[in-house]
Amino acid sequence: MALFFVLIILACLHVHSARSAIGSSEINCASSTNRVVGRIEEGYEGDVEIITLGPNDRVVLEPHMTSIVLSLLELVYTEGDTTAIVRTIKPLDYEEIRPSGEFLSYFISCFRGPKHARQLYVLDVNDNPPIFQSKLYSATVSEATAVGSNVLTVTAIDADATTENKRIAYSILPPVPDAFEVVYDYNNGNIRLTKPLNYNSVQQYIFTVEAKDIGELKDTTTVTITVEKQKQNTEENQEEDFSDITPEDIKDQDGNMDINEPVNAPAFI
Ligand SMILES: [Ca+2]
Ligand SMILES: [Ca+2]
Repeated sequence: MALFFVLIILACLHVHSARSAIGSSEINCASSTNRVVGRIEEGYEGDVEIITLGPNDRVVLEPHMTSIVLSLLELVYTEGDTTAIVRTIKPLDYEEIRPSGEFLSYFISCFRGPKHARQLYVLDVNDNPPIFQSKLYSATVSEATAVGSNVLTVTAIDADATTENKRIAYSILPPVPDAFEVVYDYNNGNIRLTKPLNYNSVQQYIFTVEAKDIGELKDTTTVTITVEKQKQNTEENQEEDFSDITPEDIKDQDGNMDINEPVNAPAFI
Protein backbone atom coordinates (compact mmCIF):
# COMPACT_ATOMS: atom_id res chain seq x y z
CA MET A 1 0.00 0.00 0.00
CA ALA A 2 2.81 2.35 0.95
CA LEU A 3 4.58 1.59 -2.32
CA PHE A 4 1.40 2.49 -4.19
CA PHE A 5 1.29 5.97 -2.62
CA VAL A 6 4.99 6.49 -3.35
CA LEU A 7 4.34 5.67 -7.00
CA ILE A 8 1.41 8.10 -7.09
CA ILE A 9 3.56 10.88 -5.61
CA LEU A 10 6.39 10.18 -8.07
CA ALA A 11 3.90 10.29 -10.96
CA CYS A 12 2.60 13.65 -9.77
CA LEU A 13 6.11 15.02 -9.45
CA HIS A 14 6.83 13.91 -13.00
CA VAL A 15 3.77 15.71 -14.32
CA HIS A 16 4.63 18.93 -12.50
CA SER A 17 8.25 18.82 -13.65
CA ALA A 18 7.30 18.34 -17.33
CA ARG A 19 7.87 21.52 -19.34
CA SER A 20 4.97 23.03 -21.16
CA ALA A 21 5.45 24.88 -24.41
CA ILE A 22 3.33 26.36 -27.18
CA GLY A 23 4.20 23.46 -29.46
CA SER A 24 6.29 20.33 -29.75
CA SER A 25 7.72 18.35 -32.62
CA GLU A 26 10.17 15.68 -33.65
CA ILE A 27 13.04 16.37 -35.96
CA ASN A 28 14.77 13.82 -38.09
CA CYS A 29 17.82 15.28 -39.75
CA ALA A 30 17.34 12.96 -42.70
CA SER A 31 14.47 15.11 -44.03
CA SER A 32 13.12 18.65 -43.61
CA THR A 33 9.84 19.75 -42.07
CA ASN A 34 7.76 22.91 -42.17
CA ARG A 35 5.08 23.58 -39.58
CA VAL A 36 3.20 26.12 -37.52
CA VAL A 37 4.22 25.96 -33.87
CA GLY A 38 1.05 27.69 -32.67
CA ARG A 39 -0.54 31.01 -31.74
CA ILE A 40 0.10 32.99 -28.59
CA GLU A 41 -0.82 36.44 -27.29
CA GLU A 42 1.92 39.02 -27.04
CA GLY A 43 3.50 39.30 -23.61
CA TYR A 44 4.18 35.55 -23.55
CA GLU A 45 7.41 34.55 -21.91
CA GLY A 46 8.63 30.94 -21.68
CA ASP A 47 9.12 27.83 -23.78
CA VAL A 48 7.98 28.05 -27.38
CA GLU A 49 8.75 24.63 -28.82
CA ILE A 50 10.09 21.37 -27.41
CA ILE A 51 11.88 19.36 -30.06
CA THR A 52 12.72 15.69 -29.82
CA LEU A 53 15.88 14.79 -31.74
CA GLY A 54 17.43 11.60 -33.02
CA PRO A 55 20.50 10.38 -31.10
CA ASN A 56 22.95 11.64 -33.75
CA ASP A 57 21.15 14.86 -34.71
CA ARG A 58 22.82 18.22 -34.00
CA VAL A 59 20.83 21.41 -34.45
CA VAL A 60 21.08 25.20 -34.26
CA LEU A 61 18.49 28.02 -34.28
CA GLU A 62 18.64 30.27 -37.34
CA PRO A 63 16.52 33.23 -38.49
CA HIS A 64 14.10 32.77 -41.36
CA MET A 65 13.08 35.81 -43.46
CA THR A 66 14.02 38.27 -40.68
CA SER A 67 16.82 38.41 -38.13
CA ILE A 68 14.54 39.80 -35.41
CA VAL A 69 13.95 36.26 -34.17
CA LEU A 70 17.47 36.08 -32.74
CA SER A 71 16.70 38.98 -30.39
CA LEU A 72 13.50 37.27 -29.20
CA LEU A 73 14.21 33.51 -29.13
CA GLU A 74 17.07 31.22 -28.15
CA LEU A 75 17.74 27.49 -28.40
CA VAL A 76 18.45 25.57 -25.22
CA TYR A 77 20.48 22.66 -26.49
CA THR A 78 23.79 20.96 -25.85
CA GLU A 79 25.35 18.63 -28.39
CA GLY A 80 24.37 15.09 -27.57
CA ASP A 81 21.00 16.06 -26.07
CA THR A 82 17.93 14.34 -27.49
CA THR A 83 15.77 17.35 -26.67
CA ALA A 84 16.14 20.95 -27.79
CA ILE A 85 13.96 23.76 -26.49
CA VAL A 86 13.18 27.03 -28.25
CA ARG A 87 12.31 29.65 -25.62
CA THR A 88 11.87 33.40 -25.35
CA ILE A 89 14.67 35.75 -24.40
CA LYS A 90 12.14 38.44 -23.40
CA PRO A 91 8.33 38.85 -23.47
CA LEU A 92 7.02 38.71 -27.04
CA ASP A 93 5.87 42.12 -28.26
CA TYR A 94 3.47 42.21 -31.22
CA GLU A 95 4.34 45.81 -32.02
CA GLU A 96 8.00 44.82 -32.32
CA ILE A 97 7.29 41.74 -34.43
CA ARG A 98 4.59 43.09 -36.77
CA PRO A 99 6.82 45.30 -38.97
CA SER A 100 8.72 42.14 -39.96
CA GLY A 101 5.66 40.12 -40.94
CA GLU A 102 2.55 38.26 -39.90
CA PHE A 103 4.44 35.74 -37.75
CA LEU A 104 7.80 34.91 -36.20
CA SER A 105 9.65 32.54 -38.45
CA TYR A 106 12.75 30.53 -37.66
CA PHE A 107 14.74 27.49 -38.72
CA ILE A 108 15.89 24.59 -36.61
CA SER A 109 18.80 23.66 -38.83
CA CYS A 110 20.55 20.32 -38.75
CA PHE A 111 24.33 20.29 -38.85
CA ARG A 112 25.18 19.54 -42.48
CA GLY A 113 21.53 18.69 -42.99
CA PRO A 114 18.13 20.13 -43.85
CA LYS A 115 16.50 23.20 -42.30
CA HIS A 116 13.20 22.81 -40.46
CA ALA A 117 11.01 25.89 -40.89
CA ARG A 118 8.78 27.02 -38.03
CA GLN A 119 6.15 29.76 -37.78
CA LEU A 120 4.88 31.19 -34.51
CA TYR A 121 1.87 33.51 -34.68
CA VAL A 122 1.89 36.24 -32.02
CA LEU A 123 -1.47 37.93 -31.46
CA ASP A 124 -1.96 41.60 -30.65
CA VAL A 125 -3.15 42.58 -27.18
CA ASN A 126 -4.44 46.05 -26.33
CA ASP A 127 -1.45 46.99 -24.19
CA ASN A 128 -0.81 50.56 -25.37
CA PRO A 129 -2.91 53.59 -24.29
CA PRO A 130 -3.63 56.58 -26.51
CA ILE A 131 -1.13 59.38 -25.86
CA PHE A 132 -1.94 62.99 -26.72
CA GLN A 133 0.68 64.72 -28.83
CA SER A 134 0.48 67.68 -26.46
CA LYS A 135 -0.76 68.10 -22.89
CA LEU A 136 -2.05 71.59 -23.78
CA TYR A 137 -3.93 72.80 -26.84
CA SER A 138 -5.10 76.38 -27.36
CA ALA A 139 -6.75 78.58 -29.97
CA THR A 140 -8.06 82.12 -30.27
CA VAL A 141 -11.49 82.25 -31.89
CA SER A 142 -13.43 85.31 -33.06
CA GLU A 143 -16.89 85.68 -31.62
CA ALA A 144 -18.02 86.06 -35.24
CA THR A 145 -17.08 82.43 -35.99
CA ALA A 146 -19.94 80.50 -37.55
CA VAL A 147 -21.64 77.80 -35.50
CA GLY A 148 -20.51 74.38 -36.74
CA SER A 149 -16.96 75.51 -37.44
CA ASN A 150 -14.03 73.37 -36.31
CA VAL A 151 -11.89 75.66 -34.19
CA LEU A 152 -9.14 73.29 -33.01
CA THR A 153 -7.83 69.79 -33.69
CA VAL A 154 -6.39 67.53 -30.97
CA THR A 155 -4.51 64.32 -31.74
CA ALA A 156 -3.62 61.24 -29.72
CA ILE A 157 -1.55 58.30 -30.95
CA ASP A 158 -2.07 54.67 -29.88
CA ALA A 159 0.99 52.46 -30.46
CA ASP A 160 -0.97 49.20 -30.78
CA ALA A 161 -0.51 47.72 -34.22
CA THR A 162 -3.98 46.43 -35.05
CA THR A 163 -6.83 48.70 -36.12
CA GLU A 164 -9.17 47.58 -33.35
CA ASN A 165 -6.69 48.14 -30.53
CA LYS A 166 -5.51 51.54 -31.79
CA ARG A 167 -8.92 53.06 -32.53
CA ILE A 168 -9.54 56.14 -30.36
CA ALA A 169 -12.74 57.81 -29.14
CA TYR A 170 -12.53 61.45 -28.06
CA SER A 171 -14.84 63.15 -25.56
CA ILE A 172 -15.02 66.29 -23.43
CA LEU A 173 -15.01 65.50 -19.71
CA PRO A 174 -17.47 67.26 -17.36
CA PRO A 175 -17.96 70.09 -16.83
CA VAL A 176 -18.66 70.22 -20.56
CA PRO A 177 -18.68 73.79 -21.98
CA ASP A 178 -21.99 74.86 -23.54
CA ALA A 179 -20.37 76.20 -26.71
CA PHE A 180 -18.23 73.26 -27.89
CA GLU A 181 -18.34 69.57 -28.71
CA VAL A 182 -15.72 67.16 -29.98
CA VAL A 183 -16.28 65.15 -33.14
CA TYR A 184 -13.67 62.71 -34.32
CA ASP A 185 -12.53 60.63 -37.21
CA TYR A 186 -10.02 57.80 -37.18
CA ASN A 187 -7.07 60.08 -36.51
CA ASN A 188 -8.13 63.28 -34.76
CA GLY A 189 -10.59 64.99 -32.45
CA ASN A 190 -12.05 68.22 -33.81
CA ILE A 191 -13.35 70.84 -31.38
CA ARG A 192 -16.51 72.25 -33.00
CA LEU A 193 -18.47 75.39 -32.12
CA THR A 194 -22.09 74.58 -31.17
CA LYS A 195 -23.48 78.06 -30.35
CA PRO A 196 -22.55 81.68 -31.07
CA LEU A 197 -19.76 83.07 -28.94
CA ASN A 198 -20.25 86.29 -26.99
CA TYR A 199 -17.12 88.07 -25.85
CA ASN A 200 -19.07 90.11 -23.33
CA SER A 201 -20.31 86.93 -21.63
CA VAL A 202 -17.29 84.58 -21.77
CA GLN A 203 -13.77 85.52 -22.79
CA GLN A 204 -12.16 82.12 -22.31
CA TYR A 205 -13.14 78.43 -22.13
CA ILE A 206 -10.90 75.83 -20.49
CA PHE A 207 -11.90 72.16 -20.58
CA THR A 208 -10.48 68.64 -20.64
CA VAL A 209 -10.59 66.30 -23.64
CA GLU A 210 -10.15 62.56 -23.13
CA ALA A 211 -8.87 60.02 -25.66
CA LYS A 212 -9.85 56.42 -24.91
CA ASP A 213 -9.27 53.17 -26.78
CA ILE A 214 -11.49 50.09 -26.96
CA GLY A 215 -9.93 48.67 -23.79
CA GLU A 216 -10.55 51.78 -21.67
CA LEU A 217 -6.88 52.81 -21.76
CA LYS A 218 -6.91 56.60 -21.87
CA ASP A 219 -5.14 59.96 -21.75
CA THR A 220 -6.32 63.55 -21.29
CA THR A 221 -5.30 66.98 -22.53
CA THR A 222 -6.31 70.51 -21.56
CA VAL A 223 -7.94 72.75 -24.18
CA THR A 224 -8.06 76.54 -23.88
CA ILE A 225 -10.25 78.55 -26.26
CA THR A 226 -9.84 82.32 -26.02
CA VAL A 227 -12.70 84.38 -27.45
CA GLU A 228 -11.70 87.36 -29.56
CA LYS A 229 -14.02 90.34 -29.76
CA GLN A 230 -15.63 90.76 -33.15
CA LYS A 231 -14.01 93.44 -35.29
CA GLN A 232 -15.71 96.86 -34.96
CA ASN A 233 -18.62 97.56 -37.29
CA THR A 234 -18.83 100.16 -40.06
CA GLU A 235 -20.10 102.95 -37.81
CA GLU A 236 -17.26 102.38 -35.39
CA ASN A 237 -14.83 102.30 -38.29
CA GLN A 238 -16.09 105.65 -39.47
CA GLU A 239 -15.42 107.06 -36.02
CA GLU A 240 -11.97 105.60 -36.27
CA ASP A 241 -11.52 107.30 -39.63
CA PHE A 242 -12.54 110.67 -38.21
CA SER A 243 -10.24 110.28 -35.29
CA ASP A 244 -7.38 109.87 -37.73
CA ILE A 245 -7.97 113.35 -39.22
CA THR A 246 -5.37 115.75 -37.96
CA PRO A 247 -6.26 119.35 -37.00
CA GLU A 248 -4.24 120.58 -39.96
CA ASP A 249 -6.84 119.07 -42.26
CA ILE A 250 -9.66 121.06 -40.75
CA LYS A 251 -10.30 124.43 -42.25
CA ASP A 252 -12.97 126.96 -41.35
CA GLN A 253 -15.01 128.66 -44.00
CA ASP A 254 -13.02 131.89 -43.93
CA GLY A 255 -9.83 130.00 -44.75
CA ASN A 256 -8.20 130.22 -41.32
CA MET A 257 -5.66 127.45 -40.87
CA ASP A 258 -5.53 127.69 -37.09
CA ILE A 259 -8.09 125.39 -35.49
CA ASN A 260 -8.22 127.62 -32.44
CA GLU A 261 -9.22 130.70 -34.39
CA PRO A 262 -12.94 131.64 -33.98
CA VAL A 263 -14.99 130.95 -37.08
CA ASN A 264 -16.77 133.98 -38.49
CA ALA A 265 -20.39 133.44 -39.37
CA PRO A 266 -21.11 134.12 -43.04
CA ALA A 267 -22.95 137.32 -43.67
CA PHE A 268 -26.51 137.04 -44.96
CA ILE A 269 -27.91 139.80 -47.00
CA1 LIG B 1 -4.56 50.65 -27.46
CA1 LIG C 1 -0.38 45.53 -28.64
